[in-house]
Amino acid sequence: MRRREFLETGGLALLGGVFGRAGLASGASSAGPHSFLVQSLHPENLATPVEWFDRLLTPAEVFFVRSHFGTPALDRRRRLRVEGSVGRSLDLGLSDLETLPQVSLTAVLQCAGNGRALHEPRVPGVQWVHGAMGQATWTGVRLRDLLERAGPMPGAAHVELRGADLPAKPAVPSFVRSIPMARAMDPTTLVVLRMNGAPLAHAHGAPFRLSVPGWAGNHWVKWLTSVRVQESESQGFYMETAYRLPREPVEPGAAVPPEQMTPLTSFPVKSVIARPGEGSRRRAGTQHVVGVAFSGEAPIAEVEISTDGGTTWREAALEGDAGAGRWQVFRFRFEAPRGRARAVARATDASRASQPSHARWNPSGYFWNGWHAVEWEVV
Ligand SMILES: Nc1nc2c(c(=O)[nH]1)N[C@H]1C(S)=C(S)[C@@H](COP(=O)(O)O)O[C@H]1N2
Ligand SMILES: [Mo]
Repeated sequence: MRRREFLETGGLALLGGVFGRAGLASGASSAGPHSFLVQSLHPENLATPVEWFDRLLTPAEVFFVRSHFGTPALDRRRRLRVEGSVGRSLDLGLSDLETLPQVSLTAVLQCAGNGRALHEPRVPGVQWVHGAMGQATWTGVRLRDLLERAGPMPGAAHVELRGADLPAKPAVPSFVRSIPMARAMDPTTLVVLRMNGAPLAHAHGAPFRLSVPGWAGNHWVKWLTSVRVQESESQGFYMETAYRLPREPVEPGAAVPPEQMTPLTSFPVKSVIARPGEGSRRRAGTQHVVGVAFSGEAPIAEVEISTDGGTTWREAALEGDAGAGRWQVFRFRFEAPRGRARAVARATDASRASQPSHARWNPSGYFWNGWHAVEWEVV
């Protein structure tokens, strides 16, 4: 299919393109509002429509995709090496990983650039609005179990992660990330084999990828091939230039040299309204506001809704288990007469961090967590 046809045929062809190669059923189990919003096709950057953020688990079929380069060939026989500063290197295939103890946990995967389009002034990069996030149940092997088998040497302090995808030109830096040893040993850091109970889809890193609950998506390396134990943080573009935040607040629009920035890790408290949709029409009477709230740093303590532009706030009901790095669904009802209705959501986490009305600007537009407001018509 040529690129133009591909764009014109829209969602269904796209689902086939992303998931067909992975051999997943194309008959998506849960019918929904619509499928992906295409940010770009080469590489695949696909956003989840906001209406899907009304439930605890995001179906894999509409779970956002963010890839820096082309998706590598699907290789179910890919090997994972645990190497570097270890007593004994490991070389594992999918069947080896499947025989080790499996752990399941539910966590948000959110791109650091989610909400970039909302920063003022605008910053370059994929213009995500709300759709570069999702929640799934991730199942796999604790990275800690693998590292303990390999036996890190004294002085080992970081773990470098590499995937099978490579840039088209050798001059373009490849996607290399490292995480501190303490985070690698955290019991929630998994080599993931399954997502929402099914084998990991190709677009999401099959046959295995990392999960780092609470931390931004860039740490969740897909198509994982190498875990290298080392003494220092990795170098290169994706550590020294990208994924850094200013240490101190900066003037919006300011140029900030990388050395005045520090690698970003956990995402701040945030909430997003799924329904009513912006510009939609609802019948007069009880209005239902639903969405999700989460923080990478602490469990959600409360979600408040304002229907008068932020003057007064009332608490929404929460559903689902509370925990750092995992989202809960919030629901709120109020009576509205005919005319314009507006709701604003604001979440607070257990560390008492609360969403600001506007997120703090930074040069790459990371971690937008300003209040989400929607306006609709009551008829
Ligand atoms: N190998 C590899 N891993 C990767 C990436 C990538 O381009 N290559 N993108 C990262 C980024 S920036 C994000 S936000 C998440 C997105 O995961 P998803 O596509 O499964 O939603 O994968 C991360 N892991
Ligand atoms: Mo990302």
